[in-house]
Amino acid sequence: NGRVPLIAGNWKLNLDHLQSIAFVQKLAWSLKDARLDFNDVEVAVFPPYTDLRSVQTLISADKLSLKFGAQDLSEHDSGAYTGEISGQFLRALDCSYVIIGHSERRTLHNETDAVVAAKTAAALRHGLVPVICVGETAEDLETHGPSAVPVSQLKVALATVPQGADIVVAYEPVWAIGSGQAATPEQAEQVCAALRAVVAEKIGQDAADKTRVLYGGSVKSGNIAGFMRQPNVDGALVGGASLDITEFSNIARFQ
Ligand code: G2H
Repeated sequence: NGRVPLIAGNWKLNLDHLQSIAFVQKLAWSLKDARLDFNDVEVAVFPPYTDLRSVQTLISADKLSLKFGAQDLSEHDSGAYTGEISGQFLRALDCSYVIIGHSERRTLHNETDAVVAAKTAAALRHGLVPVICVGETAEDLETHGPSAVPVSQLKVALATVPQGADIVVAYEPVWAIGSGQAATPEQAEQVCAALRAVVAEKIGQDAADKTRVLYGGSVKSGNIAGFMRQPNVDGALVGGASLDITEFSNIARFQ
């Protein structure tokens, strides 16, 4: 299908500052040892904001093929928004990506679909590729079935996105996040296919053909291969297992 898979490591608030810099270096060595071909897979890390500068410095000094991004951004570009970080700051640090609407932001920081839409627009204004996260709770799944909630979340997020925009979508069922209980590859495929159809409807078939739709939620080396065999799953957003170099580099090799 021509889409280069993306394996994204969402560190959340886990590694401490010193660990995170050493981690990127060791990860690069490990991927090199494993002879990972970056034409076949893109690998990105998402450290906390304050480590983005160090990660950028390391990656550019050593000419590493790793990509990186932030875990969130402000919907605003500038102004009286104490504590916020806008897209222009992330772009200035060479971030390629920014995660938007992770379920932890939605539940712990009350991010609504409208906020996710505003943040998606903000990312695109600044040349960042938004990794738009959607997913249903166990209760949603029971009440509405597998695709309804993620589909409606994505429709709102893409409402004002221009045709053909460069985006990534991540399907992260809330019941699978950090729970050790991942979706089955078939479940992931069903929802990822429905999400790709939303991308086609909202921003065009060309965009849908090139958009990477990721699965996230308790991904590890033991289950990545099953997800990667699905035609509509183009990679993974990995939390817990992205904190272990061997594990994450195995995931990047789909094994
Ligand atoms: C889902 C995922 C990463 P984990 O949040 O975004 O985390 O792999 O720990 O379930």
